[in-house]
Amino acid sequence: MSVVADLTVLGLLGELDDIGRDERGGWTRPGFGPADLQLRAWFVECATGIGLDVVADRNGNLWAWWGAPGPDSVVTGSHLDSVPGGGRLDGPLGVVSALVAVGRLRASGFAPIRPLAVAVLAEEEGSRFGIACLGSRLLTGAVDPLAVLPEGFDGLDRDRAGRDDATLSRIGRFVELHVEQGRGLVDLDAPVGLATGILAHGRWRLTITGRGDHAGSTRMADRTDPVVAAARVVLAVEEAALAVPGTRATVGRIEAVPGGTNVIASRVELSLDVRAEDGGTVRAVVARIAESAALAAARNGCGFAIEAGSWSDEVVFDPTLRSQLDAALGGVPALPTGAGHDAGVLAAHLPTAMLFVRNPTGVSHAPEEDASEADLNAGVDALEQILRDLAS
Ligand code: HGY
Ligand code: MN
Ligand code: MN
Repeated sequence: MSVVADLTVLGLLGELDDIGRDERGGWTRPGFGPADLQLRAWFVECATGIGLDVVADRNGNLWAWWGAPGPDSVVTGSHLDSVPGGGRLDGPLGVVSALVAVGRLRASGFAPIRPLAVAVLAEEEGSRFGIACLGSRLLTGAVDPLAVLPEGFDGLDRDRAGRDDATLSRIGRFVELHVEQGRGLVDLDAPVGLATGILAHGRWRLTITGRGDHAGSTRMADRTDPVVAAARVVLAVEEAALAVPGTRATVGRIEAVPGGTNVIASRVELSLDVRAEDGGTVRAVVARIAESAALAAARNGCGFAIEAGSWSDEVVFDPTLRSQLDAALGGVPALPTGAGHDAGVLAAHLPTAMLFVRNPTGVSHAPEEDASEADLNAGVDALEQILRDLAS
């Protein structure tokens, strides 16, 4: 593990490529799973290798400090976990770029006047327990650990997890570098940009209940088939989102229970992810979806239920911090994002900013997520400049 020797973004990313690689050519690294634990161990070794002191908080987040942790610090970082079949950059790029930028500052003899830290926030994708940004939400007290973490979960101590003011008070400002999830910087023809804000975002679970039966002996007229109802519900989701410009609604997961070829399902579970400019719009769209889904289910004699999951209000990043970073970078584009981030959770508690790196495909949460070597280097150069400016 020649982490210190090859301190470049591509070099460090290359060290992670084989961890959590899946058969579709993407990366599947659920929070606290084997791949995520391997990545976290790699992070501790790499951060220690560049002279940082790594501590873990009681919510599964890692903090690699340069200087004694203090309230006036500058913290940068992101997450290491991924969605199922995700790309190699969403999360790890922010962590790797932070390590390279801090490693370069240390090697240059730079003497920060305030503490610096590189952070790894836990289970950002919410692939494990359905709550996005779990580590930062536990840290800020936004979620109750006993409501989210299952009995016997060994990745965290449920009884010790939860709001951690001591850790939170040590974060002065937080800057997260992230691959852009969209083509805004492509259209602006710029390698990096600053985030203005994040769409409001909610997650729900839809359940359609029917009557399980035999695929061969049950006449069509006698069926209460929740899968047919689910097909109508998915179309209703698309229709409700198209009716409100800028809204995004996604059914990413559909599970027919019990799931037999020759079995009429008794139940279908669907995930629902809805995002829009503001929370009120999201809730209005979801209300419309619930209404049309209940009708669709009733049409097939099925029952319908909707259960709320995680919720994030729209985020506006700290304008003062953003303009300070913009000045440090000599003027870069500013653009919104539809993707949620830990920086969005922390924004309610302290000045936060996000630095985006151009993604030529615009694709994310899929193996095609990409960034050119030149843009990766432009990103880490910009982050190094930002850290130098904020810690001087
Ligand atoms: O879902 C999101 O927006 C983020 O990638 N967790
Ligand atoms: Mn993501
Ligand atoms: Mn991410």
